[in-house]
Amino acid sequence: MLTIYGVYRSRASRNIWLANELGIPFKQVPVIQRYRLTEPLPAGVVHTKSPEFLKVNPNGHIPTMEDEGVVLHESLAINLYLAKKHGGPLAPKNVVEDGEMSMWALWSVTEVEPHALPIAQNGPSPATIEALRAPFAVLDKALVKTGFVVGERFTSARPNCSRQRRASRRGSPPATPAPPSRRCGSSARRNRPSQRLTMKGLAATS
Ligand SMILES: N[C@@H](CCC(=O)N[C@@H](CS)C(=O)NCC(=O)O)C(=O)O
Repeated sequence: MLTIYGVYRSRASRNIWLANELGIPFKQVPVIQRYRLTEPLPAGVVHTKSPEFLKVNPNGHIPTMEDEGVVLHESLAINLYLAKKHGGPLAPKNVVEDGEMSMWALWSVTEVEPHALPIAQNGPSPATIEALRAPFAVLDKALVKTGFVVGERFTSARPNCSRQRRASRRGSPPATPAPPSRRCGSSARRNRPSQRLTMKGLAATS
């Protein structure tokens, strides 16, 4: 069975969301970020720098997944792998969509994350909010065409873009650029049963 290492309040939520979308059974091992714990560490809690977890992911980060002997790190790569392995509408249907899904995953990491992360960690600043306007304008332009990131349907590209916007909007909704298309915005996300499941887990464990 698929095992996802990581707590909901982390990039593991992307993978939990996708696994729920795919309808595949999985086990979640709630490895927590070391920096969220204070001394003395609670007994029995496995964190990102615990020796037993470092054996699974020597980078000391969540998420990681284990699937029939395959071990992968990096939340976006995990989602691309799971979508392709299980197929169906979430997966790329051809090499063009495959390229587009890879593009949006890398876009998340290179164009958005460097600005979204400081906002998630320290709150918004005028400079970081300003820096996000350009990449979000690119995403919004893509969404306006069909309402979807790739293809004319919900795909694995959606969870791979999602956390970025959520992190960057935290604490500063009025100042953060809003998407012109509500269809792929937070309301569409909340309306997906699998995402509601993920959010329920998040609320229960945060
Ligand atoms: N690029 C990686 C980033 C992994 C990462 O930084 N994860 C954070 C949680 S969202 C973490 O494990 N932090 C704990 C630590 O640094 O000890 C991914 O997308 O999976």
